[in-house]
Amino acid sequence: MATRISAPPPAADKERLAEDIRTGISPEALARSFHDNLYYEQGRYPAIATLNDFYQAAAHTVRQRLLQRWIETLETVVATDQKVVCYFSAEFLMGPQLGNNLLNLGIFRQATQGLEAANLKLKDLPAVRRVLEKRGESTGDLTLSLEHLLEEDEEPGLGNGGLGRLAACFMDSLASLEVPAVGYGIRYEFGIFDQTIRDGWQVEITDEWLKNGNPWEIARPEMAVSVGFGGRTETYEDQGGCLRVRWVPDLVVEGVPYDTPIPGYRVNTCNTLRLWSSRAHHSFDFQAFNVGDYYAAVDEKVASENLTKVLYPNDEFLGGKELRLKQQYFFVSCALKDMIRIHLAMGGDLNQFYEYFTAQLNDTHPAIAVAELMRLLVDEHGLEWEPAFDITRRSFAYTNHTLLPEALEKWPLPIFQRLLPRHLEIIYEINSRFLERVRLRYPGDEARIARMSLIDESGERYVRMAHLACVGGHAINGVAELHSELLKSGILRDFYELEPELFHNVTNGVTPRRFVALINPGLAGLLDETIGAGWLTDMEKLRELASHADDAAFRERWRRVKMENKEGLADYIRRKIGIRVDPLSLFDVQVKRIHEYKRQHLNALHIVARYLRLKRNPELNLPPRTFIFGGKAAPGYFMAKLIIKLITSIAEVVNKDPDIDGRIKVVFLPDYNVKNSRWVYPSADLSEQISTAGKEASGTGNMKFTMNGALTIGTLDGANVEIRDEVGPENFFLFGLTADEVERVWREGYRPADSLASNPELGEVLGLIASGHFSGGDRNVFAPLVDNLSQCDPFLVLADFAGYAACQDQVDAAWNDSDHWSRLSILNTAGSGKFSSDRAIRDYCEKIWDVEPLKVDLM
Ligand code: 26Q
Repeated sequence: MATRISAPPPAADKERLAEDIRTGISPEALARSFHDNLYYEQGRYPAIATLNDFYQAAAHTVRQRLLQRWIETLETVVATDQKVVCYFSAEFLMGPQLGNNLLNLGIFRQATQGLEAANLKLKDLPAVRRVLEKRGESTGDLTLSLEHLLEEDEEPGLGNGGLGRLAACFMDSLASLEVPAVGYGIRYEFGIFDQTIRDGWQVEITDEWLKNGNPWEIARPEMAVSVGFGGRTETYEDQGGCLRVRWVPDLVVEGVPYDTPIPGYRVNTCNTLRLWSSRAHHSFDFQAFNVGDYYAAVDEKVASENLTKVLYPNDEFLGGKELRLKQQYFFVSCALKDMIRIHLAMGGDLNQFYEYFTAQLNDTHPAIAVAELMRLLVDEHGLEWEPAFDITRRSFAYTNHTLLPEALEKWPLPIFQRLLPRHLEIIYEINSRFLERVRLRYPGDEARIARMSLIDESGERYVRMAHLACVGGHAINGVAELHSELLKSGILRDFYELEPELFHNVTNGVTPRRFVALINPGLAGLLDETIGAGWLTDMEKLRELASHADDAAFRERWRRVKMENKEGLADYIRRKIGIRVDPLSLFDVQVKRIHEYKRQHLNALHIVARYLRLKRNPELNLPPRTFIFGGKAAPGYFMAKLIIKLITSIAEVVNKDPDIDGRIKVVFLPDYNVKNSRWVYPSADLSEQISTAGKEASGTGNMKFTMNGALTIGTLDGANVEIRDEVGPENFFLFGLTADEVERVWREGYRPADSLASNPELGEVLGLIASGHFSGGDRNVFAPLVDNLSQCDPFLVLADFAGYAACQDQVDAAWNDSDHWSRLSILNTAGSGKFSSDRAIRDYCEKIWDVEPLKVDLM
C-alpha cells in the first residue's frame, strides 16, 4: 500500500551515525550526550544544576536513543502494512521510565559507568547536595550516581491498580515481542492521589506528576482532533438521495495527543503510548466571543480543559458520574479518528479497516468505541449499516476484569441521551437487530431478551456497557481460567449460550523485565549465573531452577539475595516511617488496593489473634513476623478507610508492646505505588492473596511475588488457582472456601454468629477490637467494622478465619525449617514462568488478534 518514507542513510554516514552523540551507547558516548543535554536542553552547567536538571539531561540522553528506534519502527510498519494492535485503556500505570528504558535498551551498565566516569562530585554540586541532605541521604565524598537520578524519576500514576498496571505490562511485552502496537488512553493532569497517613487515617493529596515537566512525552498538537458532545441529531438526504443522520453537537472539544515511546527489551521495536489531553476548541470560543458572551466562552473553555484533569480514583463502577463518561467517549473518539486518519492516509479502504487494526477494549471503560466506530463509518464515511457493523465487530475484542455484578458499568439513559444522543440512537439500532437474532434463536423467551438487552429496563433505564462490548466485538475474554469459567456460568451466561465460540481465557501476566530484572538485580544475577540469561525472554526456562533446589550451596546464595533485599526494605521502612523491623523475621506482605473483598481485615484479625496468643503466653515459640501492608482506599469508600485505620492502630499498640518484644511488627507503607513497590516484591517471604473465592478476577501482584520467590498463602481465587498448579500444591499455603462453596453458603443462608460461636479465639479478637484496645479506649471507632463482620460479613471473613489461622500455623512450621523454606521459595520462582506477560500477549496474538511479530532493523 505504501512505500518506505525515507531512504536509509548512505553507507558512508553509517559510522558517524553509530558514534553520534544522539545514538552512541558506549559509556563515553552516553556521558558526552549527558553533558550535551545538560547544556543544550536544560541550559545549565554542573555547578548550578539541580538534581532535576541532571535527571532531565539523563532522560533526554535516553530519549534520543529511543527516538531512533521509534522512527525505524514506524517506517517499518508503514512499509509492510502490518496489522497494528491498538490497546484501548482508560488507565496506563506505567511506573517510572528511566530505569526501565535503560534496561530495555540494554544500556543500564553503560549508563552507570558513564555517570561514574563523569565523576560529578556532590561537594561541587551545591543545589544537588541541598536536596539530598534534606532527604536525609549521605553526600560526603560521593559522586552523582544513576541511583540518585532514578530516585528523581516521577511516576505517572495514570491508573488505579491492577487493570492499569496490566495495560503497562502489556505495552512492554508487545514491544518486546516485536508486535507493532499503540496504547490509546487519557493524559490525566492529576493521576491517582498521593496517600499520606495522618493519625492513622488515609489523607489524599493531589498528584502533580507534571510539575517538573515530562521528558518522555512528545506533544503532537498538529494531530489534534475534534470531539463533540451533547446537541441533537437530524436527518437529511445525501447527494445520492439516501436518508442519512447527522449529529449536531453543542460542544466541541479538542484532543491533543502526547506520545511516549515504549521500547521492547533488547529489540529495535519501539511502540507508542498515545495519550489524549483535552483543550478548548478555538472556533467555539470565537463564536461565543462574537455574540458578546465572554463569560459563557470562558466557562466553556474551562469545562473543555477539565475533561482530562483528573483520574477517578475508584477501581469499581460506583454510579453515573457524567464527567467520567465524557472522559471515556473523549479518548475513544480521539483514538478511532486517529486510526481512521492513519488508515486513509496510507491509502487504505475502510472496508478493510480490521485487517490493519485490531482494538482491544480493556474492560468496558472504552466500550462506547463500538457506537463511535459505527457512527464514524455510517454517518461520516457513508457506509451502509451491515458492512459497517461487520467491520466494527471484526475490529474490537473485549476483556472483562470483574465478576461482581454490581461493578458492571451501566450509565443512566438520561445522561447518555444528553451527552451522546447519536450514540444512543446507534445503540438502540444495534440492540434491536441483536434482540431480533436472540428472538429467532429463543422464540418466546422474553425473560432472556430482557436479560440480554443493551438497555436495562428493570427499573430506571441504563445502558449496559458490557453487553455493548460483547455484541460489538468478535471475542470476549476473562483474565484467569477460573474467572473465564465463572463469566460463562454467571454474568455473561446468556451471551455464552448464544455464541460460545466468542469466549476465551487469557490469563494475565506481568513483565519480568520490570518486576524481576529491574527491581531485583540480585536475583536476576543469580538466575543468569545458574540457568543463563535466556530466562528473561523465555520464562519457562525458570523450570531449570528446580534441579538446584536440593543444592545446599545454591540455597545459601538464594537466601543471601533475599536477605539483602529485606535489609533494603527494612532501611526504606525506617527512613519513611521510622519503624525498625528485623530482616531476620518473616516478611508477610499484603499490598494491593484496599477492598473488603480482598480482605485485608482478615489478615488484621489474624495479627490480633497472634498478639493475644503471645500476650497470654509470653513463652510461646512463635517465629518473629513483620506484617507489611500497602494500598490506597477509594476516597469515598468508608469501610476501606476504616480498614487502614484498623491496621495502623494495631501497629501503634503492637509495635510498642514490651511483652511482644518485636516478635510482631506491623507496618503500613504509605502511598504504595509502582515506584516504591520495587522495595516490596523482592523482599517478601509470604504473599497474602486472601480474597473471597470468586471475587478477584485474576490478581497480578500474586504473580510478581511468586516470580520473586515469595510463597503464597491464598484462596482458590483468580490466578491463585493457576499459580498453585504451576508451583505445585505442596509449595502453596491453601485455605478457605472455594467459589462453589461460597455460593452454597449464601444459598443455604450464612450466619456469621455461627462462625463466632464455633471459634472462641475469633470472638476474643473481635471483642478486643470492639473494646477500644486499639483506639485509645474509644469503642466507637471500629464499631462499624465489627458490627458489619458480626452481623452480615458480606465477604465471609469470619467463615474463613479458622482455616486461615490454621494455615498460618503451617506457615510458621515451614519457616522454622529455613532449608525447607528456601526450597519452597526456589520452586515458586521456578514455577512462575507462565505468569510472564509475554505469554499473555502471545495468547492474545494467537487467540484473538491474529497478528504476528515484525522485525525492525536499525539502518
Ligand atoms: C469505572 C467507571 C467509573 C469510574 C471508575 C471505573 C473503574 C476504574 C478502574 C472500574 C474498575 C477499575 C479497575 C479495575 C481493576 O483494576 N480490576 C482488576 O484488574 C486486574 C487485571 O486484570 C485483575 O488482576 C484484578 O483481579 C481486578 O480486580
